[in-house]
Amino acid sequence: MQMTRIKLSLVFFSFILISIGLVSCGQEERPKASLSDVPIIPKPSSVEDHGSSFLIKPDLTLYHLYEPGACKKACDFVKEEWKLLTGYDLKVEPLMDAPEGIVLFAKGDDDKTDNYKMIIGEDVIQIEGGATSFVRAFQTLKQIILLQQQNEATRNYIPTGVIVDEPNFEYRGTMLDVSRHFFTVEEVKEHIDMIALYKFNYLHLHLSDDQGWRIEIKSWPNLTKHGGSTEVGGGVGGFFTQEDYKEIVQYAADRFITIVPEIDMPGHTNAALASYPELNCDGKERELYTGIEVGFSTLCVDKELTYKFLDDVIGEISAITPGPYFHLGGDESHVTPEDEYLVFINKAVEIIQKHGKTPMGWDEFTAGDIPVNSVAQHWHTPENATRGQAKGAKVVMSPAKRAYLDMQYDSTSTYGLHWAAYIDVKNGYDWDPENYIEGLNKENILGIEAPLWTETVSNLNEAEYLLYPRLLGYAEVGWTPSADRSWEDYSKRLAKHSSYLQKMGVEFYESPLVDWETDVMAK
Ligand code: TNX
Repeated sequence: MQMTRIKLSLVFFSFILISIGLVSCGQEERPKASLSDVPIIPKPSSVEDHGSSFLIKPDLTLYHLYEPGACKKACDFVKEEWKLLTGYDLKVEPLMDAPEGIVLFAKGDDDKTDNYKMIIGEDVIQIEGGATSFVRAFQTLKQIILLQQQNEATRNYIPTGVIVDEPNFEYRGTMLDVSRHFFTVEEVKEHIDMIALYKFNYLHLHLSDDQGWRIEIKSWPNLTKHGGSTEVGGGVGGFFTQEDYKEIVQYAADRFITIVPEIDMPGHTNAALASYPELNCDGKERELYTGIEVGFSTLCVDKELTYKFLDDVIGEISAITPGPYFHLGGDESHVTPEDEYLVFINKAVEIIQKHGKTPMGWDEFTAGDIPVNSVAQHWHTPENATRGQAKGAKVVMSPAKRAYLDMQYDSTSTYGLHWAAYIDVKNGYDWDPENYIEGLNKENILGIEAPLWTETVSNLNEAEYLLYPRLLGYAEVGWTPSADRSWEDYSKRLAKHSSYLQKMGVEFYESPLVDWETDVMAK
């Protein structure tokens, strides 16, 4: 009976890129369970209850439709995660005639669509979609299991039913500012694990600013040697070697997350100007800077050397960045004369394109001759976003008043700034990127990103206070259309994530707006 079902589904789904089934063959009574009661974040497009449950057993197999040995990326990832999650090994096999385990049907690892359908039966879990979909669906499954594990009675059962799911936006990102304070490779990986669980697919790394240059550039070694040697408050700073960066890129790629590198310019460049005096118009070296003011530095727009510098930096980073975007910053260049700013942006976007990347910039950069399909990141001025749209750019929504993870929750917050707003957990969630800017059309909104600026936090532990729980809300703002979300429903689901956030060692801010449900199982 079981085998017939799998064979049928194979025929039925043969045109679909991936499908997965977990097969367990127990005959015992299954506890009744409701899939729609599991507080999944972001909320899926639809959840249908079948009222029974799938039993997690030690001997499950993941079956896939690749050639033997070819389901590398997605299968390896799921196998590794399964062990961490359940303690059990997962066998991975190409689908043969008589499967007894998990099934994954796939054509290739390069599919980019996030949409998936997951059918959880009593004996089989089957996922339809491409490789990316498979990993997104697996994150839903992981979340369900983590939530079920909070209760001894449910910990080995997955409620049966069907989840059909599709993100509202193609781009769902967070940003880590590793310049104001340096974050280690391990810290970045920890962050990647968390955003993967909530189905973000981009991580933007703010790799340079006045206080520190954090990525090795082989042709300009003093950028990191000197420019990476401190941080806000005067600590020792640090930097990623190109090997470190590649490791981060790979770790993210394994989770189907794309890294967006940012070198902020022509302002926010004091660390570079302190490392190479010849980059300054007056040829004089600048002092390293450990304060938190902005807008006082600029590259020298008139010097030829500036563009050699850009070409080297953008070239070296692009060569080790598989993702499509290169972010040139472009914000708060208060000491760059306006006409010079335009000259600079125009040259920078050309260099970025020459190195095969799509230019991305903070919303000010739409003043330049930006190419069609470049990406404007809206943080400050709505007119800058619509100006970008008029030039054919796509917009990523990061309005500081709603989406800045470094804004304090309220006046009592331990960390954070409040120049844009206080953003409590409700305000961070309860907004619609599609209606936020008048005249900005949905089809030109690529997605949303929640940036974490790190002037006030010096490591991931401190950052967790600002990141959580708001990050979960941004995951849902990016994934679930506004018509399907409400604060009332979301805050109840969020309340149930507390004990497993704790279990994973995340020190989140216990907002009084949420009626937190902590569980006795939680450490
Ligand atoms: C503004 S947002 C900045 C950053 C600061 C941040 C602090 C943006 C493009 N520029 O340089 O770190 O505010 O909230």
